[in-house]
Amino acid sequence: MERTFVIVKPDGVQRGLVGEIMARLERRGLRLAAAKFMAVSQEMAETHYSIHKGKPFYDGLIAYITSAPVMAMVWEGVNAVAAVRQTMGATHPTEAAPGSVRHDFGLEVGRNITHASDSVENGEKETALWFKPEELVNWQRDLDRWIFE
Ligand code: IDP
Ligand code: MG
Repeated sequence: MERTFVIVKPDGVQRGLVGEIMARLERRGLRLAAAKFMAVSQEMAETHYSIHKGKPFYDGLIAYITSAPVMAMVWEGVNAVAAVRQTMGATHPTEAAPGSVRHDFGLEVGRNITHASDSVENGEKETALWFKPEELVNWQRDLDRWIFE
């Protein structure tokens, strides 16, 4: 089953949106595989966002993601990567589709509430960075046959 890595970023946690965001993913039919409420170390932040190193917003991004705890999660399902990116919406909240998390709760790209992996390969890489293998739960949900064809 395809897996994707998701973060409710510090602004989402501070604003009390963890439950709302998890509820949207559950309701969509995605299945939770791992979750961890945690502080983000400087080292973790720099590894996770290494592709953005050197960009003008990089220092602000590292400060943002380490500024308060986050909820780190792995969600799985058919087309999980694309489905979660769609539920979160475009990077810039003012370009995010109505009904998406970033549209419904955000105004600025530097406070856009969530992270979600942008490819299956990055989903696997990011899951391995943030979670130990034994933290991933393999389980069957009784509803699965009504959601996955
Ligand atoms: P994504 O989170 O939608 O995948 P990326 O382009 O990978 O977007 O950028 C990572 C994160 O960096 C964004 O979610 C956002 O928090 C931040 N970011 C991206 N572009 C800007 C910018 O122009 N100004 C400030 N922050 C930005
Ligand atoms: Mg990205």
